[in-house]
Amino acid sequence: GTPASMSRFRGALVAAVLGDCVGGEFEGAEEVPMETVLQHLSGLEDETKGNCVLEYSDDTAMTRCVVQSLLNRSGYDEQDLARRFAKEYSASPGRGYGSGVIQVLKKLASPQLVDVYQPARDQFNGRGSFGNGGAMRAAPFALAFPNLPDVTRFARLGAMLTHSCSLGYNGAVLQALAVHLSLQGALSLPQQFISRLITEMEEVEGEEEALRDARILKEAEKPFSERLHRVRDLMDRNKVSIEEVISELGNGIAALHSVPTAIFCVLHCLQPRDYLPENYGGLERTIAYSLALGGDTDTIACMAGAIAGAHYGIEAVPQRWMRCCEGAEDADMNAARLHALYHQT
Ligand code: 8NA
Ligand code: MG
Ligand code: MG
Repeated sequence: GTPASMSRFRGALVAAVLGDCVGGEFEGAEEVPMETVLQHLSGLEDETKGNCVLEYSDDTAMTRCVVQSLLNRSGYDEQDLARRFAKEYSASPGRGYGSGVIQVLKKLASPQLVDVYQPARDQFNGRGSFGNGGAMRAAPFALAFPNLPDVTRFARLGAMLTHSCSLGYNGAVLQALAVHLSLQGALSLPQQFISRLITEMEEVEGEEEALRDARILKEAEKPFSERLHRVRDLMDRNKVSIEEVISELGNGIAALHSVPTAIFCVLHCLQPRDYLPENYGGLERTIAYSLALGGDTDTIACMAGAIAGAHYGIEAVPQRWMRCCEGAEDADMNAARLHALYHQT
């Protein structure tokens, strides 16, 4: 498709929902054999089951808040977004939120709150959360703002409403940048795609807070940049085991252990793989592969889905999978509205 086409917007937002809904089955599982993943996915194709419903979790619940806020305010409005997060949580608290972020969401509901970023700063003894909860909902920022500096700035602020540690919000920046580049068609040159992400993240992680947080947490000087170099090394090899991917990149709830992993899933699945069905296209391969890594499967598949969906477009999304996922139709309609906002700003 052409850069920033409607099909890419729809693909991104819908495949993110699919990743979340389909990935929920394996969230927290240590080992997920590919055979089990493929069985789960072929269950979605079974027409005799009628419309099965896989519910979405916190990933989609919060993404929907971001989308609605960006559309309603025609841009980023921190007060509005904070209110939507709080309202969504109190209406449906059982969506599988991280145990820490619940405290932030409760404080955001208070009408006395002046600084909407303060509850996030108070997390984890003032260090802030480094969970992937900011990154899992970052895709809409790439679908609302055409310019890279805006994508970076607003993805970061939008994440800081719950994740004040730079290892949390910079994961959101990386995820939004990956969707931004994919939307432009950058995944047709995978080497340039990863190099571009490394260049951008080296600048982002050169900031003082980021350098300080990385030191305190005993991570590499520029943790996301360093992980992206590992992604590049892994993608240059034609055979990589699931175990190696998990040990090099991680599959956990920290943004650092999941955003580079999601990016790797997309890159790795650009080509057919002998352990994935021949009739699968790239988007199906990406989602199946993300689930087979185990760990935080819904969130990794949600993030990989957004990046892959922006590349392959809505035509690559299997109708039968879409029919099974709560919120997929809604995402499709909202993607069209974001497409209009993006092209108007
Ligand atoms: P969060 O902000 O509560 O962070 C998630 C978890 O990461 C926390 O509960 C802590 O255990 C840990 N953590 C984060 N920052 C720090 C820190 N500075 N020091 C020590 N520990 C820290 O929630 P979130 O919104 O980031 O959510 C992340 C993931 O958790 C999402 O995937 C979401 O779906 C959820 N979740 C995951 C699982 C799972 O088994 N993988 C299960 C239920 C919920
Ligand atoms: Mg979830
Ligand atoms: Mg999760």
